[in-house]
Amino acid sequence: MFISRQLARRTSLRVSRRWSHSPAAALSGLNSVTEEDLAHFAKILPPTAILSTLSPSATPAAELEPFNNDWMNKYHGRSTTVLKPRTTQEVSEIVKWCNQRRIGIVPQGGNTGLVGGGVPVKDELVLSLSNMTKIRAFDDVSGILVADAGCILQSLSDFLTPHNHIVPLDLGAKGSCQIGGNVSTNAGGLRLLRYGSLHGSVLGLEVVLPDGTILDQLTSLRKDNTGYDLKQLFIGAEGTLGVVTGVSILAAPAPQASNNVMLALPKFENVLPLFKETKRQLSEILSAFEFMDRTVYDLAVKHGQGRALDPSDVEGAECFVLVETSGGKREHDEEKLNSLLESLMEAEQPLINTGVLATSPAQFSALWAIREGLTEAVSKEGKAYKYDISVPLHKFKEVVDKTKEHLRQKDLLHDNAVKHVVGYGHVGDGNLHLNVVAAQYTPEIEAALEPFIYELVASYKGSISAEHGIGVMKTHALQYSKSPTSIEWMKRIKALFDPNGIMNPGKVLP
Ligand code: FAD
Ligand code: 2HG
Ligand code: ZN
Repeated sequence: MFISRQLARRTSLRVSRRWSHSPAAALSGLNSVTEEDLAHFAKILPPTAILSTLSPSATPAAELEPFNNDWMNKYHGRSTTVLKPRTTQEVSEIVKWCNQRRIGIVPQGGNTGLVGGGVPVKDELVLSLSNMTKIRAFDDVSGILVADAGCILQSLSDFLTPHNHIVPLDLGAKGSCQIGGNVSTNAGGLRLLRYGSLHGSVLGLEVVLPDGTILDQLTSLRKDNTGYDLKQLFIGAEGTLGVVTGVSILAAPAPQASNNVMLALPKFENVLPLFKETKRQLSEILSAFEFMDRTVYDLAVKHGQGRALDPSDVEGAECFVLVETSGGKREHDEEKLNSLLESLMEAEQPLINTGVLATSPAQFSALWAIREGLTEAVSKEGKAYKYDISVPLHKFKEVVDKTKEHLRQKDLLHDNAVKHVVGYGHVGDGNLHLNVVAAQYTPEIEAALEPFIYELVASYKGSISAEHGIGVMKTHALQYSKSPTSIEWMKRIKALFDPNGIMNPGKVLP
C-alpha cells in the first residue's frame, strides 16, 4: 500500500514536470534578426518583399500583426521581420544565411493553422510563401499537378476546373490556406474519406533544407520505389525539417455529378448504424460523411453560416450528418441516394427524422456552407479551445458529455467561463473536433481542460491530433500519442536535418 502510494506520487510528479515544458526553451541558442541581417536580405530580395520594423525598412508594426498572430488570435509572436521570397533560389539563400547566423525561421503559408505552428514563439524570422504562386505544370492525362508551395488551395481548384480535375483535398479554409501549408500540416479535410490522405496523393516535393540545400524530389511519376521515400518526412512536419517550395500532387478526375443531403438524427447512437448503412448502399459514390451536434448547428445558424433548415426539419434532432455523393452519372447517383433516403425513412425504427436533399447547385452549396462555416461560427461565439482528436466513433458523444460534466464540476460551465462544449467532424475518418467555446482564454479553463482531455483520449487509445498537428499547442502532450522511442527517433531526425535548431523552433517536439 505504502509502496504504491509512493509510486503514484512519483508518476504524477513526472507528468507534471513534463507538462510545464516551455516552447521558448527551444530558442535559447538562437539570435534575433539585426540591421546587418536586413542589409544582407536586401541583396537577395526587392524592398517590397521585406517587411521589417528594423532600419532601413521601418515597416509600421501594425503591418506585421497578421504574421505575428494566428487565425484564432490565440498565439502571438513578436517577429520584427517578414520575408516574402518569389523563388526557390531566394528561399535557399535566406535559409542558408539564417543557418549561418543561427536565426530561427517560421515558414508561413496562409496562417490558417489551428495549433499555433505558423506564428513565431518569440521573434523568429517569418518566411512567408505568399509570393510563390506559380502553377508549374499540369498533365491532363495523368492528372499530375506541379505548383509552387504558396498557391492558395482555392486557386488550384479554380485552375483545375476547366481541365475537369479537382484537388484531392478540400477544407473550409481553402480561400486562404496554401498547398505548402496543407502538405506541411498533412491536412485532412472534408473528403479524405474519398480521396485519402496527402501521404498518398502527394507524389513529390521540393524542399529547402535548413542549411539552404535544395532537395528536389519533384517527381511526376506515379510509381517510384527507389529506396527511402524522403518526401513523406516533410508531409506533416509543420515546417520543422525544411521549407516546402514546390508540390507535385495527383489531381482527381472531377465528378460528373455531385449531390448532398443533410440528415437530422433523433439521437447520436444512430450515427454509427447510419454510417454503415450509407456506406453499404452508396458504396463507391460516397464522398463525405460529416457530423455536427445540435449545439454547433445552432451556432452556425445564429452566426449566419449557410441557410438555416426549415424548423420542421430540425425539430427533435440531437445531431446532423451531411452526406455527399460524387459519381460519374447523375441518374444513377440520384437513384442510389433516393433509395437510401426512402429506406431510411420507411424503416420500422428509422435512424433519421428527416433528410433535406439539395435539388440545385445553390442548395448544394448552402448545405456545405453550414458545415464549412462551423469553425467561423464557433469563433464568432467566443474563444475556442480546439481539440482535434481521433477516438472510436461510438465515443464521440461520450467525449463531449464527459468534458461538459468535468467543467460543470469545476463550476466553469456558464456564460462567463465556458459557454458551450460542441462536437463536429469527419465521422468517416474517426476524427472528432471537440470545441470548448469560452468567453475568454484563461489559465483556469486551460488547466481544467489539460491534461484532462488528453488523458481521456489516451484512455480510448486515440490520437491527440487527427489532422491539425502539434504546433506549439501540444508539444508537451505528444507523449499521449507517441511512445518514448518514437519521440526519441523524431528528435534524432530533427537533429540530423536541422542540427542548429533554426527551423520552426518550439514546434512539434517537446
Ligand atoms: P499555416 O497556418 O501558415 O502553417 C501551418 C504549419 O505549416 C505551420 O507549422 C507552418 O510553419 C507550416 N508551413 C506552412 N507553409 C509551409 C511551407 N511551405 N513549408 C514548410 N512549412 C510550412 N485543417 C484540416 O486538416 N482539415 C480541415 O478540414 C480544416 N479546416 C479548417 C477550416 C478553417 C475555417 C480553418 C481556419 C482552418 C482549418 N484547418 C483544417 C486548419 C488549417 O487550415 C490547415 O492546417 C491548413 O493546411 C494550413 O495551411 P496554411 O497554408 O494556412 O498553413
Ligand atoms: C473542420 O473540420 C476543421 O472544419 C476545423 O478541421 C475544425 O474548427 C475546428 O475545430
Ligand atoms: Zn477537420
